[in-house]
Amino acid sequence: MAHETGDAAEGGSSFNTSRRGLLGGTGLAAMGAIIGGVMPLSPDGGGIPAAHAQAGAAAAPAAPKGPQYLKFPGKNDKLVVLGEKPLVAETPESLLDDDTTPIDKFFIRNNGQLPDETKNPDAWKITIDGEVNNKLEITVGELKSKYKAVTRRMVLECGGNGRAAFSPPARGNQWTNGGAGCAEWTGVPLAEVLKTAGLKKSAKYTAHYAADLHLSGDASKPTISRGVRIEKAMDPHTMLVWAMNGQPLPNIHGGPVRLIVPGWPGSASQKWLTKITIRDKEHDGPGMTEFSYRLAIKPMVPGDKGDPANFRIMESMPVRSIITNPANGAKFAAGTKELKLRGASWAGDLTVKQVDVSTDFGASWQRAKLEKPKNKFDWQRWTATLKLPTDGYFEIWARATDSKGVAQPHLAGFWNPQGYGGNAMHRIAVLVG
Ligand SMILES: Nc1nc2c(c(=O)[nH]1)N[C@H]1C(S)=C(S)[C@@H](COP(=O)(O)O)O[C@H]1N2
Ligand SMILES: [Mo]
Repeated sequence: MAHETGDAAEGGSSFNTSRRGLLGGTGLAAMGAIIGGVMPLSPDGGGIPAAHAQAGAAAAPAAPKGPQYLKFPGKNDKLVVLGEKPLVAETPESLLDDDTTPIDKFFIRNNGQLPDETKNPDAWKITIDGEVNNKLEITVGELKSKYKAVTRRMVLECGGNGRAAFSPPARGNQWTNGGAGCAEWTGVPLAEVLKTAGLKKSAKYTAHYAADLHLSGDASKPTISRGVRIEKAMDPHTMLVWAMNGQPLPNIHGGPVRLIVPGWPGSASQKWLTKITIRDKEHDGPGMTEFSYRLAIKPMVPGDKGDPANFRIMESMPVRSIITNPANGAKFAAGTKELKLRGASWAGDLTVKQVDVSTDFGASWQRAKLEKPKNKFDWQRWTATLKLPTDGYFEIWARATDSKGVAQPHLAGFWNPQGYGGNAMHRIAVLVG
């Protein structure tokens, strides 16, 4: 079932929908006029009172730029560009209202240059080498004909999702919550192919390589080359995929073939995959070392430089929920007494046990109705009906709790230089009357 899409679907008009926001675009004066001077939400999704965010922005010398919307063939024009070189675009939470994220709404994350689309997808070759008994060269055509294809709906989430909530700001693309999507992926479990190659006892880690050119144009440098522990590579949900939502995998999402390593940072899900080298130790390619996709072992002082020796590789992503309807900034008619909410939640390698929503900044919570995942690593949709005591300005907060009982915090905590693990609760502002 696909929900209606677009912003503020049930809410009618919108009083302020710019992302990060709400500080961008049309300018503060116009916004103030619309909503009577109240500034909903701080720009970073953090805990700074709205009025403070407004004062800070007003004092800034240059007016902040509004969101830049993506113009890309086959892509929804409401995706927000976070970077152009390389091309990175996120999906506003309200665009993630479909049970299965359509391709046009799926976020984009590149680290290098986009390769040209291949003319003959089935001839694309993948090499499996390293700590294997038989080095393998296999084409996409052979993958399709020699193995049993499986389709699973699974979340792909950028390791930096939620980064915009860190204070002080962390380095990297300033994702709000839209560096994630949940698509139907068709392909074969990587484990099947690794079994054909035959893992040696020494096999500990994978190293992924691809066809996209480094941003500098230097062909000798891999753009990004990450890997995972062999146990994760052998999990039947880790797949080599060639189709997305029943369509041939689009070039922008790594077609003709990519990895999907669900539950772990999206960077492990190599697009335009050409080679997997099995290693006898942790991989050390670009994206594996120093602060990349790593979390502090001993919590560090926010803003400090950090010591790489105090960092470990991030594996499972943390629990997160998003409100997908209404959209942030939705406006409702005076006298509206009930709000119907919809959302999604997921929790890396775990499942979501419960989702709660609040209209009073977390002073009290109401349990949402939570759906089961279709299969492991699928997201879990949720709904809730909220009673509103009066007209006025409300912030709605959503908080998911994972199957181990760990809930989302109010703020992005455990600061680290590149801003991983930020899973502050999502909140939206609505205006009634
Ligand atoms: N070859 C290659 N694979 C890659 C990347 C890349 O830059 N090059 N980016 C990674 C990152 S950081 C993420 S979050 C996902 C994003 O996948 P998408 O663009 O299909 O959403 O792809 C991963 N795979
Ligand atoms: Mo990513």
